[in-house]
Amino acid sequence: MAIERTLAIIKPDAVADGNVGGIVGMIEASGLRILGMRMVRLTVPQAQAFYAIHAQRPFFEGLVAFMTSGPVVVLALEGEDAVASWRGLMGPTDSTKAGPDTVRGRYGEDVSRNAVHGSDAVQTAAVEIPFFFPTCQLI
Ligand code: IDP
Ligand code: MG
Repeated sequence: MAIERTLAIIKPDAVADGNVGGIVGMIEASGLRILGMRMVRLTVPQAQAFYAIHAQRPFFEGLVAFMTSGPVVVLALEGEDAVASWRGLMGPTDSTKAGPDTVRGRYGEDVSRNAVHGSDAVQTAAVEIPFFFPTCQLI
């Protein structure tokens, strides 16, 4: 077990549906500490850059359109095994397969409109957190 940091994004579907408070509440109840949090509207180039690893996937264009369709809330989180802990709380990518105690099970719709993002590894988080939070802004 180690103290890690991870990036969470509350996606446009969840923001539009008024689920920011519910999701932030689940994060806090889980024991993860919020280091930084703000609302942003991604541009198309920013969303393409953030999801560059998926550039060749058939869903890439739809993913970029979705992620730029409205404001998102970005959070830098810290805690014991924060990467796996947040991924566990999120639930699987496909919301229809996510359990009722997960964020995606509670607030997601399907495999694309799935309410939240989470870094998939410590090394990924180390790139994704500075994408939104300059290190000097974090507590
Ligand atoms: P993750 O968000 O659980 O890490 P990834 O495979 O990294 O899942 O995919 C990134 C995002 O791309 C997903 O959260 C979802 O919004 C979208 N996505 C992934 N797979 C599909 C798909 O098969 N169809 C449509 N959208 C998808
Ligand atoms: Mg991913």
